[in-house]
Amino acid sequence: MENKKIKVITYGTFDLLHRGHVRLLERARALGDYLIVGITADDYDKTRGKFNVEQSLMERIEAVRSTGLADEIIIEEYEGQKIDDVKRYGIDIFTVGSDWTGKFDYIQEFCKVVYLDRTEGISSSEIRTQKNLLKIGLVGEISVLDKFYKECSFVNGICVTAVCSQRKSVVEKYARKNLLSTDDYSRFLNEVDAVYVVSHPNQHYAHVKEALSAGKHVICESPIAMKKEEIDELTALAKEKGLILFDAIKTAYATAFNRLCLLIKTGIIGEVISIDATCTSLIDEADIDRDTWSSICGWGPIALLPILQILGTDYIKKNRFSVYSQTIDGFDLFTKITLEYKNAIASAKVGNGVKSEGELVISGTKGYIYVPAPWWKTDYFEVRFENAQNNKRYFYTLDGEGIRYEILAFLKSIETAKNHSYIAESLSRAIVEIVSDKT
Ligand code: C2G
Repeated sequence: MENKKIKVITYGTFDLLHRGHVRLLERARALGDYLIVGITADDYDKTRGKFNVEQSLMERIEAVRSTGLADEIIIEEYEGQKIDDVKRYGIDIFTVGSDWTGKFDYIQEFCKVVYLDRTEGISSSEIRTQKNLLKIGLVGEISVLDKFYKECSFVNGICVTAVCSQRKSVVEKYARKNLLSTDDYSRFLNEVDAVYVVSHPNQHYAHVKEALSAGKHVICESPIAMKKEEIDELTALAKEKGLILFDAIKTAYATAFNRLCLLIKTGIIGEVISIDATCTSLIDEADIDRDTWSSICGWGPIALLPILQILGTDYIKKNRFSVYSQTIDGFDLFTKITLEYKNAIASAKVGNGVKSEGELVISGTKGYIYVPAPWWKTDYFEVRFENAQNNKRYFYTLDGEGIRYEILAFLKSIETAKNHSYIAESLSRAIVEIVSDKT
């Protein structure tokens, strides 16, 4: 009787394939006669917190195939698939590097488990970081700056080297970290390759223009400017200098939001006739100061995002209603904007001084999509129909409200000298046009 082939299986992302991976595959293969390599799908990597992956699944498959060490390559797509595979392929030995020691003991119920020593001194994340360490500076006064700072620590290849703020408490807070913390913007620009602008919208134009003029890439919290001619000037300046000007709206990078927009394009709810987006966060009027962003600036870009992404920027008519603060000139406590299109209508309700249900409802001729509050950082939405039995729920992982994915897209834009922003220039411009027009 012919000796049974000893079948071995191992799994990995195998991003930027390096000698550590190859050594693992060589030793895995030496454990038996036939080696199956499971390569992780992009979405599966995201669900297990690996979102820095640089290469596509196909590139990673090709790299492993080119080693000639795998007799068969499969895709790992979900938690628990390893058990299915061990049974499906009649595996004798499951193996993985020693950084996973103990994590896969549960597979011993189905086959032998071997942990192979990990090769020290090399990893995909180190390769990514050495490749292109981008020095970024953060300018602004509000707490979003702290969130962005924290999110940078999750992204390989970027390092915060400076903070600039007119708020003393911010300068003092970051002075305790090993970076330049100052209120001097010119000095700040000398320390960085790129700038994250989250200063007050009234200062965006000046901060972005000075950064681009100094040859720095820019990622700017929307709205990028407060006048159409200003964003046009900045866009042209970035192009002229071969720099990236990147509009930051973190919701655009939330996987659930992205998949929702793709689903709508498939026609799942028919023709979209109406979109209603509401974003509010109640703050005490007494707490509003010169650094506080007004409702339309703070929430407007987010609430307008689904409307402009799905219905486009060529609306026919715009109507705006605002309630203004009695104490801070020009500060809207609540604003409702309606945009009329040829065959659709949309409303964006935003408020720092009003509390409402922060939901997103996209109404179509076959059904509607419902995203519960806070929809702008959702990991979940429902597609609902007349017959509720056909309703579908979609869940996705969302880390850091989407900011780390936004940073990754900014980094990739700089690396490839091509804007990988999920927000088209026309959308950025439309946001400036709507936010800045008080009528
Ligand atoms: N590896 C290694 N030495 C390194 C780097 C990685 O031996 N310097 C091994 C890992 O232990 C793993 C394989 O190479 O067995 C692939 O590594 P990654 O691509 O980082 O994959 P990983 O995220 O470890 O996924 O479910 C997925 C797998 O369990 C492993």
